[in-house]
Order: sequence, then C-alpha cells, then structure tokens
Amino acid sequence: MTYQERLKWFHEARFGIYIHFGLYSLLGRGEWTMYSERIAPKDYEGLADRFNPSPDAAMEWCTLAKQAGAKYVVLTTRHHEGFSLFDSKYSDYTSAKHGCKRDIVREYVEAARKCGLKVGLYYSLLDWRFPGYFEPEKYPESKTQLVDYIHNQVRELMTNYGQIDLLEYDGGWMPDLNPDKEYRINFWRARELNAMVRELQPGIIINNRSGLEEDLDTPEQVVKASHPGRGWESCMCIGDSCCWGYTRFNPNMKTPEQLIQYLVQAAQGEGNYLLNIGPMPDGHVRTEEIERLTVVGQWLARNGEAIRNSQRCGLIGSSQPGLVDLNLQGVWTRRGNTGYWCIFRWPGHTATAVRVDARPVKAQFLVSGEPIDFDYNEKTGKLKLTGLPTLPPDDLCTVLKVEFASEPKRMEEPSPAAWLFA
Ligand code: FHN
Repeated sequence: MTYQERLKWFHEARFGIYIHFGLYSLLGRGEWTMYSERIAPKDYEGLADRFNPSPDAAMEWCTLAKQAGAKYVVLTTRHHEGFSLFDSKYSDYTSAKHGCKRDIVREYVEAARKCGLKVGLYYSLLDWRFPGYFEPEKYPESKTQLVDYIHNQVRELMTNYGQIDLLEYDGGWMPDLNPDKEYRINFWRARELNAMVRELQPGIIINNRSGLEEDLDTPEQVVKASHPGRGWESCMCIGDSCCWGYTRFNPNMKTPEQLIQYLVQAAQGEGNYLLNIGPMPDGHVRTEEIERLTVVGQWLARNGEAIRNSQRCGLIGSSQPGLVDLNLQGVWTRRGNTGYWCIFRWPGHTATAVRVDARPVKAQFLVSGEPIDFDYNEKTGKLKLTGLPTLPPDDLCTVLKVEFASEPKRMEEPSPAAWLFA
C-alpha cells in the first residue's frame, strides 16, 4: 500500500475527535496533575479503584463524534500517568483489573466501529512511574523495563483489537528536552517498535511522535500546514491549552465559530483537525462540549463539501507561507477546479477576491445552491461576487462555491505597486 493509499480515508475525513480519559479525569485538574503536583505513584495509584466510567461512556463518545461530523476518534489508551485502559498481560495497573474491571479500549473500539468511525489509539511512550525515564543512567534497569514494557503493550494494542487505523504516539520527548532526535529514537527503540506495528497493522497511519517522521506531523494548539504531500493533523483543546483531560473549572472554552474557523483553516492547508474532549469522572461528556460539537456537526452537515478531501488553494486567503496577502473575509478551500470561499466576516453586498488567475464559470451559495452574480476582470484578476444579502446567511461561516474553468491560482502581479494604477 502506498503512502497516498494509506492516507486516503484520512484526507477524506479532515475532522476527528480526540478523547483524553484516565485516572486524571477523576481529579478534574487536567491530565498532568500527577506530575505537576509531584504525586508519588503510591499516593496516586489508589485512584484506580475508583475508576468506574458508565458502561455506555464509549458509545456516548462515539455517538457524539459522529454527530459532530467527525470521521475518526482517538482515545488515550494510556497517558503519561501510566494507567492502561485495556487488559494487559504486562501490567495490573489497568481498568481491567481495577475499579470497573472492564477493558475500556475494547468497548471504545467496538463503539467506534458501530458508529462507522475509523479507530485511532493514543499511546504515551513515557510513563511517569518509571525512574528510568527521568534518569536512565542512574536507573538503567528501570529504563530497560519501561522500553520493553511499551513494546509489549503496543504489540497487545496492535494484536487484540482487530484493525487499528491510526496510532498516535505521545510523550516521546526526553525529560531534559534533549533535541537530539536520534537519541530519542534509540531510547525508545522506535525503528523496531514501528516495524512491528506495520507488520501487525499494514494499513495503519502512524504519527511523528516516536522521534521518527512516519506518516503525520502533529502540531498542537495551532493550525500549521506541512509541506504539500505530507499528511498533518492539528490537535487542539476546546478550552485552555493545558486541559486535555477533564478540568472542572475551564473558563476559556472556544466558541463554535472559533472551532469551525480552525477546522476550515486545517482543510485549506490539506490537513486535519483533531478536536479534543475530556470526559468527566463518570465518562459522560460535559454539556459545554456536547453543545459545541453539536453546532460544529450541524455546520459540517451543511457544508461538508468544502471540507472533506479538500486540497490546497492558491488564492489569497489560503495561507501561502511567507506571503503577507490577507483575505479579510475568510479562506478558500478547493477541490479540483472548484473553490469554496468560507466567509467568517461577512462583507455585505459584495465579496471581492483579488489576483484570481482562473476564469469563474459559476458561483452559488453552497448550502442553498442559489446562484450568485459575479464580475471578473481577466486583466487585473479581480473577482466580485455581487448581489449578496446584507446579513450573512450563516452566522458561523457562509460558504460561497465558485467553479472555475481551470484550477484557481494566485495571479502574479506585474510589480507590487502596479495595482495603484490599474
Ligand atoms: O503532554 C501531552 C498532553 O497531555 C496531551 O496529551 C497532548 C495531546 O497531543 N500531548 C502532550 C503534549 O504534547
């Protein structure tokens, strides 16, 4: 299978839901609590016996993801705290042996498949319980134990749950943030690890957080396109950036408008948006998150054509690195010769695009199909969509679909000041 073939579903999807759930969820202060508060394992591990998510939690996450218009989900099977949400021969510190005594990963994988979602598993390489992670030279045995342990657990995840579509490593950095990539790769024996994963799951997509580039770049809390041809996915919290796991007081929840803008920006760069939820201690999703995801899903149901399988668009407003041109209204996505102008800041009666190097043949509102009049000056490249309503038809983001005679590109200007005399 070629790289393009493996990534086909991923590009079609453009939108996924991340789920951070673990013992930290019981504390309500985010997933880094154990480390940030330096809670020793002996004092932390007691949480495991209180871990008892509702039996329908996994189905609730997946139903919500589907309702949000996501095409895949990614669950933290084991975060940095080290508690596994799956049954493991290599650890008793799991949801199968404590508290609810259930294999949450199995419930999740089954729920995702029932909902028709692609299955992603998150797995943290680092585990704060091992001194050998923090001080490998002082605790070499612990370091070896940790690395053997993660190889064994990843093998279990890749063997026991049928087809896994996406593996998202995390926590591959060194505690001193040593930037030497080769050191990290050797520390985790990442080449061997990923070769094993690919043998067990030939179609899988693997992210870049084991130190190896693999298939996907994964910028965090920002939307940042990789070079053309390379798969990428921006992951983001709904609330504050340190709150992936349930954070009871989480004041800065993004609005649905903001979430949709991030999704559109990812789509315009031919990338994906992985939006996180942090279920509550009982596994249910908080109302603030349900409400936002529902609105995003309603918008996507109407405007998905502009997002799924999107390609980069060379028009202004399409984030060409190094260029200062801005389109103030919104951004363009593209499929073939069709441009989708996703307008966040409604301009009123006329929407003007400049430096358009392709002849428009048809313009319409994406949702209603209602035609839009346009005026195009082939010489200057100015395109005006006219007769628009005073108020935006969609408060969240209105999409204007423009079919061009060829792939829409940015027109070269004879000189930077030429437009002053046009
Ligand atoms: O430390 C983690 C964090 O808790 C969260 O899981 C994110 C999600 O991508 N990754 C790490 C930071 O890069």
